Amino acid sequence: MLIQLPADTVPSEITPRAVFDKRREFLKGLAGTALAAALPKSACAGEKFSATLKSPWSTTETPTPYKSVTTYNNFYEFGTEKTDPAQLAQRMKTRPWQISIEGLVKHQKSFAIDDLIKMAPLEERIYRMRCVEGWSMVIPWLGLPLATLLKHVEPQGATKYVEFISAADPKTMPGVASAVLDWPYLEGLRLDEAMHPLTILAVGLYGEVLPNQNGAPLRLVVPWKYGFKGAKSIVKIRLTDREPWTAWMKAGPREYGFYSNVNPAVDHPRWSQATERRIGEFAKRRTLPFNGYAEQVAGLYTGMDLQKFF
Ligand SMILES: Nc1nc2c(c(=O)[nH]1)N[C@H]1C(S)=C(S)[C@@H](COP(=O)(O)O)O[C@H]1N2
Ligand SMILES: [Mo]
Repeated sequence: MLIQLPADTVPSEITPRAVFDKRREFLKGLAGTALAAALPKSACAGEKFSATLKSPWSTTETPTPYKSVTTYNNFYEFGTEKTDPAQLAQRMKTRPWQISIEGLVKHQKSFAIDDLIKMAPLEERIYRMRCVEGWSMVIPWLGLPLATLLKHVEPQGATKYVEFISAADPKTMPGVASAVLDWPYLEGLRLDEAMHPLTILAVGLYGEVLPNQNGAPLRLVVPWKYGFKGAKSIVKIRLTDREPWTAWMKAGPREYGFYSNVNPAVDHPRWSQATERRIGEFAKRRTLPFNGYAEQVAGLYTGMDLQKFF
C-alpha cells in the first residue's frame, strides 16, 4: 500500500520541531524536488515509502530482480546458506529499535529508528554491489547519507574511525550460537570513508521498508567495498581513534583486511577477484577497481599501497 502525504500537509505536522528544523536545512538545497519521505503506516516489510528523492549517485544499470535481492543473502546471524536469511530472519523484531551513537562524539545519542528515518529525505540510490565470494547485484536502496547523521552528533577532533555493531540476539538469531564469526558482527570505516557522500544508511529497497533478510531496520551500504562491509541490523555506531578489529578480520586476518575495497588486482588467498557473476547473468564480467566508483573514491587512498592495505 502506498501512503501519500496530502498535498497541504506541512512538514511540521508530521515531525517533531527539532527534526523539522534540521530537515529544513536540507530541503533548502532541494528546491523543486519531492517532499521528504513519509513514513509508511506500518514498518512491515513490503510497505512503501512515498515521496523519496532520486539521486544523481545512482547507476543507470538495470537493477537485479527483487526476488534475487531478497532471497539470495548473506546474514550469518541466521545461518550460512544463501537461502537461510529469507526464511529465518522473519522472526527478528525490528520495532521498537534503538540505535545508539557513542564514543568520540560531542552529542552521544540514542535514536528510535523511526526518528532517524525522519532526519532527512530518503534518497533512492541504485548501487552496484560486489560480494567477496564473486557475485554481484544492482540494488535500488533507500537511505540517508551516513554523513547526515555523523554531522548531527558532531565527531570530536580525535575521531579517526567509525565502528558499526549489529544486533546479536540468541533468542531470535539461531546463527549466533555458531562460532563461525565472533558476535556481535562488527564492521568499520575510516572517518573520511564514512563521511563520503556515497556511503549511506539504508532503511529500504525497491521503494519499500527493508526486508529483514537485507538488514532491517537499518544497515550500512558502501558500494566501493566488498559487501561484507555493509553491516546489517545495526544497534550501535561508535566513533573511535583506533582502527576497528572487524568480525571478518578476526575470522581470517590474511583473507579479510580492514579496507576491503573492491580490487580486481588483489586476490582473496583462496580465489581470484578479477571477475564476477552478476546475479541473473550467464557470462562473467570483469570486476572494476573500487567496483566502478574509482572516479569518486580513489582520492581517499592517494599514496597508499593497496596491495598492503587490502
Ligand atoms: N550483521 C551482518 N551483516 C552483514 C553480513 C552478516 O553476516 N551479518 N553479511 C555481509 C555480507 S558478506 C554481504 S555480501 C552483505 C549482503 O547483503 P544483502 O543480503 O542485502 O545483499 O551483507 C553483509 N552484512
Ligand atoms: Mo559478502
